[in-house]
Amino acid sequence: MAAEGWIWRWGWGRRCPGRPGLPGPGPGPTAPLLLLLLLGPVVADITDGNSEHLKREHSLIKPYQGVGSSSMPLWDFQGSTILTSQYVRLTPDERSKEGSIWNHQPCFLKDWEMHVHFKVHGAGKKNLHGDGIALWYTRDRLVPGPVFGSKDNFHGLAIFLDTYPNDETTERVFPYISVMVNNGSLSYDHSKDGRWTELAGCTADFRNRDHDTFLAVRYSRGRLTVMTDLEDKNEWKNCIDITGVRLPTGYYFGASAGTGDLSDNHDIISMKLFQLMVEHTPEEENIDWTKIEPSVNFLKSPKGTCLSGPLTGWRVFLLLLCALLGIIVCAVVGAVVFQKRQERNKRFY
Ligand SMILES: *[C@@H]1O[C@H](CO)[C@@H](O)[C@H](O)[C@H]1NC(C)=O
Ligand SMILES: [Ca+2]
Repeated sequence: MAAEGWIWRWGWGRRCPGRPGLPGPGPGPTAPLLLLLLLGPVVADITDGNSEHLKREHSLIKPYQGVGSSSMPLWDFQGSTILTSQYVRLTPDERSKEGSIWNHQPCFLKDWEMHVHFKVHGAGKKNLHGDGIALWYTRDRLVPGPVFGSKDNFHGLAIFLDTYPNDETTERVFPYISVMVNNGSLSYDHSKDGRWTELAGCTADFRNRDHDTFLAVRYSRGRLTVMTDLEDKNEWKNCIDITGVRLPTGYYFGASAGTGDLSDNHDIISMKLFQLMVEHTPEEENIDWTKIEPSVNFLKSPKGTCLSGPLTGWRVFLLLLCALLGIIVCAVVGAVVFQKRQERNKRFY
């Protein structure tokens, strides 16, 4: 395979409009990556460009046929959502609106990638606009609520494109993209911009851009990746990349948005779902993926206290390393002090 092909496969690559999906899994931890680079073509579970498939039944593409139609709906919408020939507007730039659009069919793919072409724009000046868009992969659909126009205590995955800092004390720069996984037990705290429940996030300047703005979500083998293309460079930029995420199959894709005292137009131009061809072990194949409880097997620790949180192997190792270093430093300092004292003693007596 040509070197260029490798870059294409392993980097985020260019977002090529005519080409389905992103090439292969994203960049991994460096060591396995190098190993895989060496092993290259013999590794069976790497997807190549041709083995990713657009799934029409889970995609929202212009012209929006089958949206909201009664006979064979692919997508249903609710609330302030309106459909034009060019976009689906979840909310207009007006106060106290909420709207959503939901895929009609549950998704039974184990590995997928969703590309969302969206536009958030309005008359509001900096920090006088809100609230943002949420992208969903959840058990329930079409239920309005306080979380960007959709229900709280949801089951599944949410990606928040939050344009307004409700938490005035935050040092964060908005708009801000974050992800949350919920088994129904967690509540999204709007006043804190979901700070306590977010798994990861990044600042992303997507509002009032003159050009097209895109976001991609990839879920494969427990790894959740969010990428953005906001600079009109036709290039994916990494925003979120976490592992240990468990999501069932059989949930619904959706998008919702809400406005409050502040508002914006929240538009979805397209949502394209690609199946990623990834091999799973027989044990993985044998479990009932619809029964998986949404969960994440790591807990992000609050900023500044990097050693709090659950004691995973890595943390234990770090703690032991710190302890060992501490002991060594103490021993060296002790030895030096002892020696100095001895010398002084020798001089005095
Ligand atoms: C749901 O998640 C919470 C914490 O995130 C956990 O304590 C609880 O056990 C989970 N419930 C189920 C049914 O898995
Ligand atoms: Ca907010």
